[in-house]
Amino acid sequence: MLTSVPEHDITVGLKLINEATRIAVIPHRSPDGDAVGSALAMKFVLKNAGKNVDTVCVDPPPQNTKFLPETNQFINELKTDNYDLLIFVDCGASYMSKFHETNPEILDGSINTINIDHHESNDFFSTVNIVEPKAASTTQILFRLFQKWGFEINKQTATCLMTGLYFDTGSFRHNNTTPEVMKISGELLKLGADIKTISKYLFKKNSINKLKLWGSALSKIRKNHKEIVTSAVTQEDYENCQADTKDLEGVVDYLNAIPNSKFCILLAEDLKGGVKASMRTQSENVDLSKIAEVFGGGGHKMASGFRIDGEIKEEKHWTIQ
Ligand SMILES: [Mn+2]
Repeated sequence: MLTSVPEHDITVGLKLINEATRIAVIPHRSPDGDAVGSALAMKFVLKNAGKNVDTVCVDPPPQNTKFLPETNQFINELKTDNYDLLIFVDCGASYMSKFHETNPEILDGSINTINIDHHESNDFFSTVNIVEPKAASTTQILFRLFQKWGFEINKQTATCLMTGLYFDTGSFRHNNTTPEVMKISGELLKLGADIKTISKYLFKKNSINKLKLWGSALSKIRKNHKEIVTSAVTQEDYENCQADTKDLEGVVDYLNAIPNSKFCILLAEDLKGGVKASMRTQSENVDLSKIAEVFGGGGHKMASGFRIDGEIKEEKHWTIQ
C-alpha cells in the first residue's frame, strides 16, 4: 500500500497539517460512501490533533450515509479565507469538487492543498498529491496514512474508514477486494468499526419507488452483437416511479453480473438536460477509464463514467441526441 506515493509527499503532507490551524476537508460533489467516510475520518483525526476542521461539499451527504456522525455539519460554500489548508479526498480530478468554478484560487497555489485519492484519472492538482490507484477506496489510503502519521484511529473514525471500503468494494463483492482490503477491514473491526450498521444503511434500505425504478431499468437491458450490455433510464421512468437519480445507485452492478459480456453501460438522463453514463466490466482486458476520457469523464479501469448534454432516444440501440 502507498507504493505509488513518494515518501517525500507523505512527509510534506504531515508538515502542512502540523503547520495549519484551520483546515477544510473537501470530498467530491455528489459525495458517496467513500467520499463522506473519507471526509469525516479525516475531520475526526484532525480534530483530535487540535485543529479547527470543517467538511465542505457543494452537495449534502446522501441519505444512506446519514448514520455517520456529523453528516449534518457539512458546509456547502467554500470560504477559502477561513482556512490555511484544504484537503481534498476522493476527488478523481481537479474539477470533481466543483469548487474550481466559484473558487479558482484552490488550484493556483495561493493556498496549500493536499489531494488524497485512488482514481486512475487523478490529475495531481494539489501542492501535495497522495494518489494510490491500487487502493480500493480513499479510506484505505487514509488508514495507512493515519498509521504513518501517528494519528489515533478511534471507534468513530474506524466506522468512517470501513464505510468507504465497504461502499467502494460493493460490500466486498467487486474484484478490488484484495488481501490488503480484507486485512485492513479486520483491523478496523478490531478498532470497533460498526459493520452491522454500515451494511444496514448502505445497501439494505430500498424504497418501493427505488425498486420500481430498478425494475424499469432492468426490464430494458439489451446485449448487442459486440457483447456490450446496455440499459437506459429516462425522465419518464423517474416520473412513473416517483423516483430520482439517486435511486439508480447500484443498478449498474446488476448489468455487470451478466455472463460473457465485454462491459456494460447504463445511460440515465439527469434533471439538468444531460445524460450520465455509468460503465462496469468484469473483464481485465477492457480499460473503461479510457472510454470515459473520450467523453470528458473518468474513473477506474473496471468502473468509470461520464456525462454529456442531450437526451436518450430509443432506436435500434440506445443513442444520445
Ligand atoms: Mn472512492
